[in-house]
Amino acid sequence: DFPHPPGRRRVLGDAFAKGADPTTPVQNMLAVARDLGPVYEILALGRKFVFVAGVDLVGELCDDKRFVKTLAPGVHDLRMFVGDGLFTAHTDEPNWRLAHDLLVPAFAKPAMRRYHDVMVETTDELIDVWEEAGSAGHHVDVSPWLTKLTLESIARAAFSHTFASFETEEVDPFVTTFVASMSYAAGRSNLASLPLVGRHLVRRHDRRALDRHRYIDDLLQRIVAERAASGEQVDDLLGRMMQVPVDDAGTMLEAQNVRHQILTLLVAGHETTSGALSFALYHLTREPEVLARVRAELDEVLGTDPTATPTFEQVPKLRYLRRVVDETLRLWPTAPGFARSPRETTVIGVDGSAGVPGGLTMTPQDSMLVFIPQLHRDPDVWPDPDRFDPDRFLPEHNRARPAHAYKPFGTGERACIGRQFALHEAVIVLAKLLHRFDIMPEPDYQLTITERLTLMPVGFRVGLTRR
Ligand code: MNH
Repeated sequence: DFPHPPGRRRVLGDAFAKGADPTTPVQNMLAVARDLGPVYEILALGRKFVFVAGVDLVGELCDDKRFVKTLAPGVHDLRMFVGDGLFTAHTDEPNWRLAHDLLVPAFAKPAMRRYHDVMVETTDELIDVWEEAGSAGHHVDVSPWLTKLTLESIARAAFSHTFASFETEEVDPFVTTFVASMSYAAGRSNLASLPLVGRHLVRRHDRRALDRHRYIDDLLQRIVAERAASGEQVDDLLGRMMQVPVDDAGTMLEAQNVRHQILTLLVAGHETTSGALSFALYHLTREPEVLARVRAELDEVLGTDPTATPTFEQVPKLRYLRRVVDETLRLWPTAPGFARSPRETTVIGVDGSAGVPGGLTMTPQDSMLVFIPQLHRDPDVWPDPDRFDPDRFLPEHNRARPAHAYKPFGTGERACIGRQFALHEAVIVLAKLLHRFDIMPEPDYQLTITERLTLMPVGFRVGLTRR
């Protein structure tokens, strides 16, 4: 038994505590967790989740020799849609290792050179739309547009596929369908644990969800079929998965697994990045001094022409802008948690860091959830944690920080494969938008965040004028 938040209800537990909005668990937890210590528990409909945010304990959980990624219920329930794709695979499933080893080289830093032009091109298309809206005096809703942008760039870069996202204002049915699937997966285990009716409801809703999901299955089949029919050797991720053997015997990734990877990369590759970009713009509109430094750097590195585009070599030179991205992901790690289980029975927090003398025994059946937004606000590591301050990520501070105090991309061999892709894209997009536009939020906007496995600002609307 661990500490738990106040207001626990007898059947519903903590997730549905009095006054708490059950659709925003991350924000609820952030509000109450500070007083609960390094380990605490959340009871949701009879199931217990152990949360960890203390730097020392997180450090132990991140040791791949002792611990391994486990699938939290909301992630596990995605498997009905994305099966053994990279994100939802168990580490000991053979397909995880095969796909991981096949795709890692295509996501390494030098490989970003291949995606650079696509990222620039899609950003230019967004700029055209925003420029027209801005000159007509219209406000634009930031997150949905940035979501179009990031979906488009991963689709083009990885699969040479376009959703023609900028041709209409509507959200693509791919996105609405998958968001519905994600929301269903996020709530499915709650549904399943309802007394008496749970099993029945889950069976019925699974059927509906899979029916709806057929739209996406068809799209994935089409992407693969079109490539196969074209007979072309394309040097993108799809080409790699369809043409490069995964072992010396010439074995290829299974066709079903290729579709799981396409969907995994499309989804994992866009929501989290567009959320991060939206939060970054939000903070930049609130912090004129930070914005001024970003612009000074842009003038210095790219020149003062507001239509300038960073070259591949200039991206890493935008160091301050990169710190803005790092700081944004500190406050709003858009994938806010990951779960770990021990490989064998072990004791954690022997040194007292769990707040329990002698530590805590964990068996392979136990798991703990690393709650990243709270880890990133530990006042011992991050002074005045709620303040937005990119200079926390100056190299000398980075070196001085405990190794596992900053985990926006998860950890170890199951860490985010798309990290370089996301960071390269984020710097390009922010550089171009901030160089081109003055961005004015509605004066009374209060940051509002939706949660559906990822965090995303909503209702953040801005006016735009050309600089
Ligand atoms: Mn990404 C895993 C965060 C961008 C593809 N990603 C993870 C994990 C985190 C994460 C955290 C680890 C989850 C876990 O341990 O359960 N990812 C992010 C963030 C951004 C992001 C905050 C943007 C900002 N991710 C991207 C992009 C892609 C991508 C872009 C693809 C182009 N991520 C993945 C994949 C995995 C993953 C694939 C699973 C990797 C694995 O387990 O092998």
